[in-house]
Amino acid sequence: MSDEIKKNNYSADSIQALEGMEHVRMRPSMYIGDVGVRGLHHLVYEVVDNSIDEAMGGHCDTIRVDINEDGSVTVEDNGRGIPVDMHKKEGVSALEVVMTKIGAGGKFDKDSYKVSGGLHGVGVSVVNALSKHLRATVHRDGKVYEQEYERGKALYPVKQIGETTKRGTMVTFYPDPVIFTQTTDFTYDTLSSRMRELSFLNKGITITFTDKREVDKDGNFVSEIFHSDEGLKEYVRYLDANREPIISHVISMNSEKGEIPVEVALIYNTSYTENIFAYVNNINTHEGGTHLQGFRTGLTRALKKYADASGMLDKLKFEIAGDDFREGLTAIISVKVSEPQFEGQTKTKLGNREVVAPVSQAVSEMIENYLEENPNDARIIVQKVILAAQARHAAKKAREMVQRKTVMGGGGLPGKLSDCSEQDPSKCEVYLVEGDSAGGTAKQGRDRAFQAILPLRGKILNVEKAMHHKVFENEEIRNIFTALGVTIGTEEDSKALNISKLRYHKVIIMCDADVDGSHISTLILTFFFRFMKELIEEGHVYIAAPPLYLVKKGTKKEYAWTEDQRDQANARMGGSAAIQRYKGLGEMNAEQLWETTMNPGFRTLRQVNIDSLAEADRVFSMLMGDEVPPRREFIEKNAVYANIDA
Ligand code: 0RA
Repeated sequence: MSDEIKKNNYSADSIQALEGMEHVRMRPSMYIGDVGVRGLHHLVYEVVDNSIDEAMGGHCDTIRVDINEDGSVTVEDNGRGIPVDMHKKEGVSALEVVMTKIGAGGKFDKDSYKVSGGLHGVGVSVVNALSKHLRATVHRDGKVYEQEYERGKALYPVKQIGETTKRGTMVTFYPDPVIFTQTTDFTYDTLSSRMRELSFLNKGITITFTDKREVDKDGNFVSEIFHSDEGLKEYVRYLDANREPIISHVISMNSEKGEIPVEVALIYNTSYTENIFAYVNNINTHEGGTHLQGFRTGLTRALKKYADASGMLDKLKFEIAGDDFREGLTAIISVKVSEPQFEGQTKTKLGNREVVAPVSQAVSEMIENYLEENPNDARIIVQKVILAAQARHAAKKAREMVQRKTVMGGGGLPGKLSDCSEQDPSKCEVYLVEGDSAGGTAKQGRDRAFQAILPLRGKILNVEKAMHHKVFENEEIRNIFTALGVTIGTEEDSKALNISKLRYHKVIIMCDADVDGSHISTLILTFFFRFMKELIEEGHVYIAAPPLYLVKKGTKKEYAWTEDQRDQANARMGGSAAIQRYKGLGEMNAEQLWETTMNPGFRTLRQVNIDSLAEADRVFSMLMGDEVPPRREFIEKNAVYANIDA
């Protein structure tokens, strides 16, 4: 080690602390992922996680989360309160250490089981560093203490400001607009989904969530109370509310094998989709990992053993594959790991090998018990597995046809695709356009150098209701696969997606701005969500936003996307402009379509991103499933893309 480095290591802790906070402000993405919408919401999760920890330790049962009138957020719990006594080493109050020192989070409570913590497990000091103002209030030992900070620096030493009979910690913070340049506005639905998820994952806690920025027609704030007594069992029922179960109970268990707490709940439904949500320390691990591997192994082992013994497979001419055991399965796995290793592109893949065995053992025991006690359900599940295996064989044939076209066909692009001339996929975009006539207009209006057009006929197949082989036999869907250069399915995994040869980095859905159009975009999105999720996850999917109005007077013309814009444009023209309401893309000519919706210099594209996978799944199953009443209610109440933050 060089002298220079030694000297640096020797520098005073307080200076390091300051440097730590400055480092957070200099490189915020290293701590919270990004400084966009996602990172902003991460601040709230980080603060709430601390209170969840306190609750998991058995010290509190209620957490209040408010978006305040002024846009700040308050998180309050009824826990022990962060200690305020003098921290011997630092020479300041423990509260100040927790709030201003990076990585100080759990230091005082080594023995407590600290497993929560945000995706990056960074602690509340990071939130403090990234807030233009933060106030921490502690109720403890009959007294109220307070300290405030600006961009992570304490404004004064912790002071006593009163007396109390309560206990707990309250933090109010204002995200710093210097850091969050895109927006500092919290989205109700995003926070609400996360609070609901947390309440299912941590049963017994009550989380109240209130948005004080607006009142409803009765003068009340929008507010929700989340509380789950049954945890994951209830979560599964919630996710499958719009699907039809085929067995009589949610199968669930709760164990602490090998010191790794494992909780699992699952049910089978009539659908053909596999929906498994795996959590580690309350974090949704979309990329899966060892806990998911353990789950799959345990499930397959127990079901296979039962099916073999039952004799129901005797007449089957082919092997059952892993996938077949998971068709129509909705499951949640939640494990707590004290030193999680996160891997993968988005650091949401659990790497700890020691997790596999305890999960697989616990899961196969759970399934074996259930099958033994519920022989009727056992037969129903095995029948479903056999059907899935048969359908997989049919799907394989259909899929191979798609692949032959894609891989070997050379010039085998769909006839309806008007391709662009550019060869570099990162510069290319493809518009998926509703209907042949709008497709024609788009083809005339586009810049053919980098924009391709694929018209889709009418309503594309509802993949939520179709068996897989029907999906691969569908012409529109095959056209999408071949046009995009995406293939699906390998020998080992029938759903493995290969997007390495993706021909366009922007895939833009362009539909009419009406109810039918939004239905069609939902169908297309559902297809992407179920069959090309990585495309969404990697940010390749967009929705075009055609204008709703043309406001025109003499030679002046303006387009409007909202009624407000329309009225303002009209006002600018003296209030007597002619207003045309576009009922569909078809009413625009090629030039208008280009200048409003396709010209990269002017258009606004909404990037589709998956906020919470579980919530997105529920919304899709509701919008696309059989149960009509909830769907109608939802569409009447919300925009179509509520939880797909498009
Ligand atoms: C360390 C020690 C103790 C409490 C906490 C941390 C604590 C932190 C947070 C963050 C949000 N809410 C919280 N509640 C408690 C207390 C140790 C003791 O009293 O013995």
